[in-house]
Amino acid sequence: MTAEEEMTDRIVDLKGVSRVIPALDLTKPERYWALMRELRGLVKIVKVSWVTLLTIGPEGLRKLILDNSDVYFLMDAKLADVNFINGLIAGRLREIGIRGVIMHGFVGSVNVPRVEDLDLILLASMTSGGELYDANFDYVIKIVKDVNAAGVVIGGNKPNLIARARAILGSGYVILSPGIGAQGVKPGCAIAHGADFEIVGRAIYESSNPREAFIRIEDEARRADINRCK
Ligand code: BMP
Repeated sequence: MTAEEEMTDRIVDLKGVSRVIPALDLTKPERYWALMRELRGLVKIVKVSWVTLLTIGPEGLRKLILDNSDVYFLMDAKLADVNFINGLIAGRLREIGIRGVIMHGFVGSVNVPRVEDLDLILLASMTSGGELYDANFDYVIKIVKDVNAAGVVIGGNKPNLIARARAILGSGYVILSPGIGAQGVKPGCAIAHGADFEIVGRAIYESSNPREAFIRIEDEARRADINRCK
């Protein structure tokens, strides 16, 4: 790998470089390597999850990361424990090679750990069933800066909340939006409202040609146009 190709440590540095984050919620171990092979050279960030960890285990995940050393691996851990335990789990994930961890924001600033060399991203609003979440939305956005988080996750189907978070956070933080494709949000529409990245699971990994699906969605995300999103 050349110096130019060397991966950044921080997700904020990938703003604008790449807009689509494939979510790898795959239940067959070999599909992780097959999908990463298909996306080679295109994908900059992937989101893995408990499904990943339960399918390939921590050693499998370590190997997947080593085999794809030019990709930023984000673990959607949705942590919601006390600070000490959140810190232990995030620290273990960092040792495996994970660069960023998603945790719940509602647990409050007191439970957000500081882990060296790791981005923490707070879930601020869910794509579904998040009424209680949205009641505390402003609180979660407010603590992002206090706890030195890298940014937030906000459902792509909540354009007003995305725009609100962007206005409060400014450009130094990342906004990641799931719900694109299989859950009904059009590619580019979360970005048109202020998100930096669109998280896409099934619309890529269930496609008969994941590479083409990624290219098409990345292209639509790049041409984000608010008029197409009404
Ligand atoms: P899909 O594109 O297949 O619907 O997958 C969406 C991904 O985003 C899943 O990994 C899911 O856990 C995640 N997600 C979501 O769908 N809504 C949320 O509010 C938060 C999420 O992390």
